[in-house]
Amino acid sequence: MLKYLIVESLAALFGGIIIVIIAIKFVPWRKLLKFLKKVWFWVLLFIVMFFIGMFANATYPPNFALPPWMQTKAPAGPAPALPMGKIIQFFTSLDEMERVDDIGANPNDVPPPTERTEPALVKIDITAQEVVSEISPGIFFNYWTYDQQVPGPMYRVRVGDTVEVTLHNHETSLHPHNIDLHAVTGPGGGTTLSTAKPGESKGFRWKALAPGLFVYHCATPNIATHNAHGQYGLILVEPEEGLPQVDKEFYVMQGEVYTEGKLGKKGLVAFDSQALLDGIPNYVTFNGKVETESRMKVETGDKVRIYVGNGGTNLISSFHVIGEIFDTVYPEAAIGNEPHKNVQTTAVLPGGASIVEFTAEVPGNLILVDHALARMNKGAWAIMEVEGEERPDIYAPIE
Ligand SMILES: [Cu+2]
Repeated sequence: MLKYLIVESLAALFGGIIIVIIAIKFVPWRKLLKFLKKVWFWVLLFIVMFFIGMFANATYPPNFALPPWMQTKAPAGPAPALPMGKIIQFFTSLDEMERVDDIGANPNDVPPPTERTEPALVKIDITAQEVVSEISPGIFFNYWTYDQQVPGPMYRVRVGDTVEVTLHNHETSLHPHNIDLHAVTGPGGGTTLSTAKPGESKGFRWKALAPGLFVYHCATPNIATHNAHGQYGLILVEPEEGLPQVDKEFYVMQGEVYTEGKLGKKGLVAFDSQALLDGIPNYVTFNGKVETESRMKVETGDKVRIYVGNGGTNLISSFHVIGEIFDTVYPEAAIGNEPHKNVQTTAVLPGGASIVEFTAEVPGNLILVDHALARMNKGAWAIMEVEGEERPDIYAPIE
């Protein structure tokens, strides 16, 4: 961060010196001075500057793109670009903003099965907080999070449960935040009922009517901007009988990070709203950042289930595990239908999910990817280590 500021300051200093040199050498100062004595010149300059100031750097809500009935709800509002005032506020409050060592949600943090036979009242407390963390070593980004991680925590309830969600917006946040859970039946999915300014808490109650694996995300305008800063996660609504038992469960969510400059630019990288509109992220991540060490470990013979989500904002994930075939896929994470068998790649839509299962037969490293493979270069991969006895009957070199 310090290096970044020094380099930026030096660039500004030398740029300034060059402008002064050009001004001294080429500007006809005598003529200009005569001009500056005229009152009308200053009046005209003031008027011109006033109007430039009014219109320059303004952002316009894309209301024209939305049907009129949506104007009163969350989608209307500010454009994707962050207003200059917020950017200044970010730099002046950077010291108070929490630094998070590891932004990536732990894929092992899957809540255990509810194992209930009766509906219950479940309480969820979640905190929206804007923090600074690394996309990849040395590349810092202002993430907007749930509970200081991307994706936010995974939740698990049972169909028929009543769920009370309280969203706390951390006092150091610079923006309002809320939560929209796709598992909710009700306009906005909780959006308007949970919108909280920095330092506020807001809550709502909802009944889980249908089973499935659902995305939740912030739906504060501009919604895409909030999602692209990292505000998304998954909630599993178990069917009454629960899901079949497996040996290991993992939580993996794909997301996109839109940053100024080229891929790999070090330092504190700014959010790029034009790249968001174009749908060209610099980074595509599994669990918020480019993986630095594998965190998924299984034994041969383990039956593995991965809860896969896509926080978006723009890309459809072609989720695939290199070296495995999914024995079972719940397409689009729909529970209640007959699952698919023997699938190579499954589509995970933005704002959607999938549940995949396989048995890890052969030891070694399995690579989770989005099979739009150029995205591997942008970070869309994760390693699952399989330990155990070799299985030459299944996979072996030819002697
Ligand atoms: Cu938000």
